[in-house]
Amino acid sequence: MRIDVVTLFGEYLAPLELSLIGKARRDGLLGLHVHDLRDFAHDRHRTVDDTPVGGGAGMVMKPGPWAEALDAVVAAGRAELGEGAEPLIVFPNPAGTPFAQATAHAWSERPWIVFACGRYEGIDERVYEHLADAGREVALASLGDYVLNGGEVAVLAMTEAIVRLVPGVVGNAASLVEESHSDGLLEYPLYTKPASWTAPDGTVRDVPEVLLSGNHERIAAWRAEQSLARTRERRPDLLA
Ligand code: JEK
Repeated sequence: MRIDVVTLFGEYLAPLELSLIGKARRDGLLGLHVHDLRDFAHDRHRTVDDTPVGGGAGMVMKPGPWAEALDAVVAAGRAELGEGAEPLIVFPNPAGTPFAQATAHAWSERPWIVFACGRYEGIDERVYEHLADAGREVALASLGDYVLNGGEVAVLAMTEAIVRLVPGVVGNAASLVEESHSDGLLEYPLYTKPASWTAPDGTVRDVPEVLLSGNHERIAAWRAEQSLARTRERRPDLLA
């Protein structure tokens, strides 16, 4: 899988070099390419933003650098993947479709994703129109209902969610199988050894007896009950 990211703040993407994603890159499962939007601004000050037409607070990203950057990124990707290759171009956007686990699954089957990270108040609307008219596949996706300063943190989260689903990336394939069988409820409580633990304040805290019983049916029933109770308490929306 190839992932391109266009951003003004490439340093934000440094965590993608680490851990799981870094390993996927070193193993050749992931090609990650970060591009500086500023390279596609050609005036003396390399300007990428301007005041909003119609008035309003803050600044808006100019369409020119974005159109040029995305054209260049698509051309470079095609030179490597083949001239027929077509990326999904994703704009993280607080007004986008919610990014969910189902999105991560669908996108993990894509050979090529280009992420376009906006900043300021967002990007001139004509960029999306231009791309759609050029026949490009475009998605606006939101990480969640809160306001970030730009798309970079959303790209980190989305990339991690997507790439860990690519076959060969997550070390423990059994974890992914268990995940795919999870019934849309929250996870049950987890414990490890010791079965009886003395907390720093002297309190003795035991693992629930049922988990030590060796009775796999009772354990499964207890976990299912815990999952349901937690979901009712913390995420009633998942039960509706
Ligand atoms: C991309 C620029 C910053 C900040 C104004 C007024 C109510 C805010 C854009 N889940 C997510 N949250 N935020 C983003 C995200 C934020 C971005 C950009 C993604 C590009 N910004 C910004 C304020 C405003 N709005 C009305 C909401 C807009 C995101 C994702 N994905």
